[in-house]
Amino acid sequence: MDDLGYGDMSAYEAGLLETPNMDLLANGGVKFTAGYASSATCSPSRYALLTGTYPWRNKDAKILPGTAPLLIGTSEMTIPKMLKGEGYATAVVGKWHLGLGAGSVNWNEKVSPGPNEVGFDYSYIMAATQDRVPTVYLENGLVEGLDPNDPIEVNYDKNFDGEPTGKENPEMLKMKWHHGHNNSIVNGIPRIGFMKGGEKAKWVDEDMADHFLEKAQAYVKEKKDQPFFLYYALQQPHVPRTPHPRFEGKSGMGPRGDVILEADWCVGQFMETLEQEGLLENTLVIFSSDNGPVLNDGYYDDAEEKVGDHTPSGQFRGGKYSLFEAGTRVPFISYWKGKVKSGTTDAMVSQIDIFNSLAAIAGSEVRTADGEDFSGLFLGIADKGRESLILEATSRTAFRKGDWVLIPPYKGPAANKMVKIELGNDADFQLYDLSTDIGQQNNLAKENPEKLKELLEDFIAIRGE
Ligand code: NG6
Ligand code: CA
Repeated sequence: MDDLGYGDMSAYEAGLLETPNMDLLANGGVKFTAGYASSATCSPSRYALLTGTYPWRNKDAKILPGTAPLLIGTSEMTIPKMLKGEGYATAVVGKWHLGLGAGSVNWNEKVSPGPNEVGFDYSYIMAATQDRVPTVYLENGLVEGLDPNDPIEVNYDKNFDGEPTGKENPEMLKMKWHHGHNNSIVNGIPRIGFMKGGEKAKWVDEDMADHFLEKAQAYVKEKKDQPFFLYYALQQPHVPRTPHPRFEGKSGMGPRGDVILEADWCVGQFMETLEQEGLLENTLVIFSSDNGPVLNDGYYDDAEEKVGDHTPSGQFRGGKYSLFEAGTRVPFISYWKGKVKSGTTDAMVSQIDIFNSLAAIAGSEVRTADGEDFSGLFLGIADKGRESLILEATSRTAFRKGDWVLIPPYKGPAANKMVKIELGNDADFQLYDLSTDIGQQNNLAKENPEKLKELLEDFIAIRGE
């Protein structure tokens, strides 16, 4: 999932949305209460997920524009490459946001390198995010439905002559921008970046969830007789939130709530396909989110106005972009019908551990240096998690060890006023004891200099400098 918060799933008993299909996974599998995304934003988080490598080791692992080159080196080891080595067919369906091409991209030719060059046999993706151009789907590097007489041009610096923009043509908008998001207009929604041409290839936002679901289901049906790895990257509830009319108004919380219900339905449909194809008891499903939640991420879509008593961040401080817990502590579930011993665990795991854990389960000897093998935990037969973990948010890092969290001093504003999220920046060291202070309200750095020193030493030993 994209931007789903810890409190957005009813199984996590924090918020007010009902997500029965996601809950089936949580309640029938291992529900991690201390499962972390590797970063509080998407591109670094997904880079780390697929490579099993901390995002801060790659200086380019930042939120990428739609024209960014491929972030994963084609010689880097990835989960799909490792699994291919064990005979798995591999695919990605959904949000990519890991860059494409080696420099400037010509969207009218085969776009490469991309997912197919880093281990995926099959890819059906949106290039970046739903709010960034180009607003088209790519299948194995080719823009789907492209009319060669209407070529696509993309530019992130400058508009194309005569093309309308969100800034200059508010009368054309069905969704208003709040901050950023005022460049090219596609389907009445202003986007980040400028795009020209490709009219017939443009996606229909409201159909995107159904579309990706169909592709994911088709892949399962096609590959059911062989081992496969599918990275099904749902785009909800990232902005712009465009529920299919079937889900409009269903949550009472506006489009953000509605698209979470839509995603929940997708998860249910996808699981039903596994069941119908006789694969449910032969498939490990890992469910998680790329970073924490945000309400207003740049459009007026009632997310703030209609959230009511719902708490997307659960009991945690911060949200997307934040070094505080809610930036990276997300729903995290492993499910395997008839195989995983169900239960809830507070063992600490990170998405960078998925690589080594899957390797162990699939019988591969390949391991990454930053990840750990928690295959036993994922199967519900072990209970020990990480001793420590480096947290990351917009190129800043913090450190969790045991129940303690250390956030070093950072310049910059305490909060992002646009999205109304506390970022974790402070002129002083911050030290929190999560065992007594889950909401990170009491900074113990001054009171407990020994603990501060201990964490700082361990942090520097891993992080360097
Ligand atoms: C930010 C966008 C935000 C979102 C984010 C990426 C603005 C003002 N904000 O730059 O809307 O797209 O990038 O989100 O443009 S992520 O989940 O893919 O990391
Ligand atoms: Ca995200």
